[in-house]
Amino acid sequence: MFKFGYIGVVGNTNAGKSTLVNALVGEKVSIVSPKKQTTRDNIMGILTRDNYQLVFVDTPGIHRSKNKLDKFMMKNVRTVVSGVDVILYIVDGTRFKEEEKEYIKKLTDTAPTIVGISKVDAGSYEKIYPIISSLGENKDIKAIIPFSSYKNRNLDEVIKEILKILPEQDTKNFEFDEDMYTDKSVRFMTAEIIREKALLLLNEELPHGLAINITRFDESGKTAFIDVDIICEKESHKSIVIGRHGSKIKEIASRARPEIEEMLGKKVMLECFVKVKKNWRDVEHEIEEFGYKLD
Ligand SMILES: Nc1nc2c(ncn2[C@@H]2O[C@H](COP(=O)(O)OP(=O)(O)O)[C@@H](O)[C@H]2O)c(=O)[nH]1
Ligand SMILES: [Mg+2]
Repeated sequence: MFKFGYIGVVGNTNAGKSTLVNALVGEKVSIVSPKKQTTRDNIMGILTRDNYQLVFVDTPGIHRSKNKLDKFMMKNVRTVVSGVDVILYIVDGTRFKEEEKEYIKKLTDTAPTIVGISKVDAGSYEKIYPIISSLGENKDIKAIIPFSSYKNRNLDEVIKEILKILPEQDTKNFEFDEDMYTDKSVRFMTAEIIREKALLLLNEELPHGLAINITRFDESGKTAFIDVDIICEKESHKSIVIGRHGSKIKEIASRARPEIEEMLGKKVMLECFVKVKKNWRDVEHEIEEFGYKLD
């Protein structure tokens, strides 16, 4: 018997969704940072075993929309919720808000929903129990699972509960090749790795306005040649991204390069430039140019 299904991973930003998807899939599919709105696009992480294939759809967090990029991100969340076999809602175990229950109610009305409580390594069980009992009032939740991606705690339970929900199939109807772990291209992943390093190395207000535009991606030879524009919204941001004598941008590139080399399995020559595009987050064709599809 075989099982196949799409699992929509939703929840507040910073809840730990991307870290979980990476841990479940065992590959770095989705970038992670302590900053809000790290994940902008829906990204699939694919886990294949002999008798099942699970496609996790990692989404941007739920938040109020401010600009067109925000609207795009929220649309991603809604599309996912209506199109999946299972919803995996992640509650941040270190900061659960009662309002989330209303949102979870909407989800349980839409599709079979499992709730994961993240980061149990960081909080105490005294904190987790009240969350479990409060969530337990909603009898439509299929399972409530405290877990830790960092400590690999209870991740097998998450898989088990998902498999319980998916129907059995006689034939192997896997939609993806068995060695595929994401739907995204290496080019997209390269841009995301660079964006992750920028998020980690730059201070609070900058990251939301950053985009990565790959202008050259040549991996045909022994060494890959990659040129990248880091786009920011203001002239003043540009000098911050560059840093003193170029120190910041050098650090971004030197942290990103080894990860890109590992992904491509070859040496990489990475050149990063910084450009200013005012208010790109409100200009549709520019959002699309940076790889975020608005349809
Ligand atoms: N202590 C702890 N922190 C975590 C865990 N998972 C994620 N985090 C942290 O929570 C923050 C947000 O994680 P991320 O996966 O990007 O959240 P997302 O916005 O829901 O995708 C990051 O700083 C992570 O390092 C975990 O299992 N334990
Ligand atoms: Mg994320």
